[in-house]
Amino acid sequence: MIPIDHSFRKYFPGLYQQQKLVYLDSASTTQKPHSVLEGMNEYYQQYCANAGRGNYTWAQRVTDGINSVRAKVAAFVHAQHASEIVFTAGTTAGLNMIAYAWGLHNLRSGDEILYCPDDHKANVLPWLHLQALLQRFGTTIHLIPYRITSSGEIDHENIRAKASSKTRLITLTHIHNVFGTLNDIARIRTLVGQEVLLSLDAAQSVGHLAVDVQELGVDFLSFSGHKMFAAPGTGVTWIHTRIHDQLSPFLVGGEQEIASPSSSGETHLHTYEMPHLLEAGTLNIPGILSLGRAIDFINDITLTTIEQHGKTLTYYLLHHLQQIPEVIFLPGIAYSKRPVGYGILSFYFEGYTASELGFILSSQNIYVRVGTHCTRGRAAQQDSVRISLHVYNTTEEIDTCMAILQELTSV
Ligand code: ALA
Repeated sequence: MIPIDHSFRKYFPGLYQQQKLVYLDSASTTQKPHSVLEGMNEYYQQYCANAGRGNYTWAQRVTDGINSVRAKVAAFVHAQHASEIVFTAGTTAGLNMIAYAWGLHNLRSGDEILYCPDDHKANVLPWLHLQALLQRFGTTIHLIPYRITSSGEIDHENIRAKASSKTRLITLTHIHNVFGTLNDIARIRTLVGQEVLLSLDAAQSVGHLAVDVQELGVDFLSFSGHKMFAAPGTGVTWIHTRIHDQLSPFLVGGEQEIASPSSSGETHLHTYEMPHLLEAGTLNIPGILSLGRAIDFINDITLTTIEQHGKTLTYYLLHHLQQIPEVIFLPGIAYSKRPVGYGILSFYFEGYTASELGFILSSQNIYVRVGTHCTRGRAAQQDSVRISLHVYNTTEEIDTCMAILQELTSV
């Protein structure tokens, strides 16, 4: 068991070497603990071989390592089968994969996809792109926008109103990357029939709180390794077994093979079954191994402790920001009566642009994200400042940041 105490920083070499640095950008990427870095180094230095392609000792060790991380990820998100875990390059890659491995082969003219224009672009653009692609071949699908409320939560009534007999999939966000609110996905599942597929962007929730794919009732759940202490270029998309027969490869190669067209003119793809169906090419082996180490690290702290720490810090931060009249909050927990905050708060600061504030804070060793945060909706109308927290952050760090903001108000 790893306690979150005053020496917790020692697990993160970057933070340990820069004791004064206040890292408040974990929604962008997290710091990496020693155990994760060691896991990657061991692979490079002790058994660097490919996975699933050899029977010599190193190759077998890599293959076993990947299989074991797949089983670990399955347990971590409470999947029923390890075959539901597809390794990807990250959330964006996973969300694009869904559009091409499922959407391209299953959508017909007239079908509708519900999406939120305020979401992270990776949850929006793959569907717009697929729509344009299908249109070139004479298939017209419709993208129907749904709203989120001033507290940054998905408007359930709006989803209910927009869903129709033509709705094939709804793309959702678990914790919004700018607004920071946790959505009640299990409730949304009850609003639409089982024939409507749900794709969930869980990039900002996995690693922050217990995520149970069965309880959520979704069909796809995508997340990134690098936002949960593992290496960049690594992610997972969980896909419910019930729709595995609707999937086609979107990348082909490796052991997959396309047979020549039959007399009927159709080509048939002979492939492995899930999850290898969607994993053509050499996997990001060190990244996947790092994900296994990251899950061990999280389990050693426990998700319950991480969640509690995250909530406490989030509301501590909110309380202090609310004391500064210059702070104008974007939609999010500042406007919610319910405790739905998980580590992300975004705001404008009167008298300074977001980028000016970013520079000022950076000059004092405080790292926050500024800009439009990979969105194109409401949060993209004006650059904002985003503070995002994780397990290594402390109330003292928030105090340091608040003191600088307070000083700016008296200039
Ligand atoms: N999606 C990441 C963020 O919100 C990069 O910062």
